[in-house]
Amino acid sequence: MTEAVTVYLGLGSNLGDRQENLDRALEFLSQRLRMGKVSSVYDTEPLGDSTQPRFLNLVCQVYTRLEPLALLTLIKGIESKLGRTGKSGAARTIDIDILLYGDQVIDTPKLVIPHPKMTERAFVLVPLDEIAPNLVHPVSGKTIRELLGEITEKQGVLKLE
Ligand code: PH2
Ligand code: MG
Ligand code: MG
Repeated sequence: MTEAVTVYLGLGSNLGDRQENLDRALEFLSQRLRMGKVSSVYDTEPLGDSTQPRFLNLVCQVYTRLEPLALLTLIKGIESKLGRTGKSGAARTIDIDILLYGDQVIDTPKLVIPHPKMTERAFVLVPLDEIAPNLVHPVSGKTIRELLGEITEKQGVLKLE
């Protein structure tokens, strides 16, 4: 039997009860995956489209034997159970992104891993640094701590106490 792979997921919500959406997403994930560390929740400025409401973001570590595309299918199912609509770029009840899948590098039309924007996003790197500062990003060869150090702007990421 193949070994479980350590995967990092990024969760974000900026529509409806954001904390409830994150909690429910974690609950659905835990029904199908072995959960590892979960970061604190961060209230974050929307990146890309500044007219959008603020997000709550967190990252979590999971262990799974699912192949990347099967994991993506599971995630899409959870997103739709939580009322995510098809409109890309719109405010969303929940967005679950595969950030890292072990040290695999995948570049296909359906899935790109590592997540191509993770190295420039404080709302990903700040929570990831909390749970895995020494993790090495397989494309840049840099640790999460190093990547976070390269971000000059704070990008409005506030830890919720
Ligand atoms: N997700 C995006 C675009 N912009 N900004 C924040 N703060 N948090 C997100 O999760 C986020 C975003 C696309 O998925
Ligand atoms: Mg996303
Ligand atoms: Mg997504």
